[in-house]
Amino acid sequence: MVKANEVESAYKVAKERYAEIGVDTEAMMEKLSKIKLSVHCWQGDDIHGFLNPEQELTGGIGVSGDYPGIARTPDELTGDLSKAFSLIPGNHKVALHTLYAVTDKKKDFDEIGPEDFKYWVDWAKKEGAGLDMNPTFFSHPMVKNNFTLASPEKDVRDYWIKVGKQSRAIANYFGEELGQQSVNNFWIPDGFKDNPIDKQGPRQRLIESLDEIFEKKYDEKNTIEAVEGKLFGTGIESYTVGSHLFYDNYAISRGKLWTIDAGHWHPTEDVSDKFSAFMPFGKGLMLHVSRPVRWDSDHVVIFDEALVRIMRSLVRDNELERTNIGLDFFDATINRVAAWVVGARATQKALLQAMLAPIDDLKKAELNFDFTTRLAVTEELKSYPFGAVWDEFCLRNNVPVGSDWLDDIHKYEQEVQFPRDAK
Ligand code: RNT
Ligand code: ZN
Repeated sequence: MVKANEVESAYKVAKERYAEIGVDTEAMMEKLSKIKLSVHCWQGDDIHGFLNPEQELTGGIGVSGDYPGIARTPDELTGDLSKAFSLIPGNHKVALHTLYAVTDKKKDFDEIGPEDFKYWVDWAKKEGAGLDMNPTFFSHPMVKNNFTLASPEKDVRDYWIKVGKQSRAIANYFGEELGQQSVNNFWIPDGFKDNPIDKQGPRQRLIESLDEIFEKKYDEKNTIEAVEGKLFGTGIESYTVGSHLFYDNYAISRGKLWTIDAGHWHPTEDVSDKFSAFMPFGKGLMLHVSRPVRWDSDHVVIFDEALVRIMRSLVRDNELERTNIGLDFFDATINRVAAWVVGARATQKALLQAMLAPIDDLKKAELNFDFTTRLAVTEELKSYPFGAVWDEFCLRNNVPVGSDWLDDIHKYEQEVQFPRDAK
């Protein structure tokens, strides 16, 4: 166990080191405590959901691994989420999908409405969490030849348009009940494995479907939509209808949020460079913080250079207000609750490190073309004792410091998760 008095004395030293360069660690911890992450429920059960858990996962995404103790029921999943939240500092949101409706009746995706998410609203109120939404456009027989909203078949489009409209009513209900905006994120898998002839037709159809879904006005205090593009999916490699450029333009022209999933780009593309090009024109961003590894876009987020660059951009350009930070990864080779904790804590650490910098001074140096100072200071900052501030932040937020949280996970899997498999 990490000793509290050691954390505190290390923090005292760190606080002084940062104060010497004009950085107020207290103010930055305060700022960090206000940032809510949108934690994706689907890491907890490998995107099975409760509506048709037997159905194979489609849409060109995949989860590998069979770590024991997967959550199979609403109570198991919310139990796991509560466990994760007890190990992550701060107050957060949970991102849901149509698939996670809780209903006794046999209902199809397009029939799922606000009443089927009462379970989640009750839980969120108890937990003090917010809720975000995602309409599910995969893992269903109405996905025909990898097409949903952009399908050439009207009955297929109409079915999915209804799913989209219902998701907005659900997100609006979350906003009303929980008193905070619910972001409703649209991602569809539509695309071709091989080279298409007509690249414009599917995009035209997607525009029309989305416009129809978004026709009804909801109070943005309650909900706003976000649109998520992608480079390719597995089995859908040659053409993605909802590409990045498509949704960038759609979001700007329709006043929606643009979702940037960090796993969805060419491997050498730096997503952190994109925010400042979009924000002057756009309403705001939704992030799916994720980690691409070769052909998979969804490894557990770690404190790596890509994550650090993302958070630095948001902090330095002062865009945290207009950015919703969500997580999106799935790994079933490790404890699923631990995956949430690792990804969320890494994201918060990267935010904190970005905040602990003399940003105004660095901007001034840059304006004066003093690139020597810019380079020297940013390099030195990398070895400043931000870890001591992070530990203090954990201590103050009553969550375990360092890897102490792993003891909780080991206990939890023995007592709660592993016994599930015997039942
Ligand atoms: C898929 C998108 C999407 C999904 C979730 C489950 O490539 O990233 O966000 O991961 O909707
Ligand atoms: Zn995503």
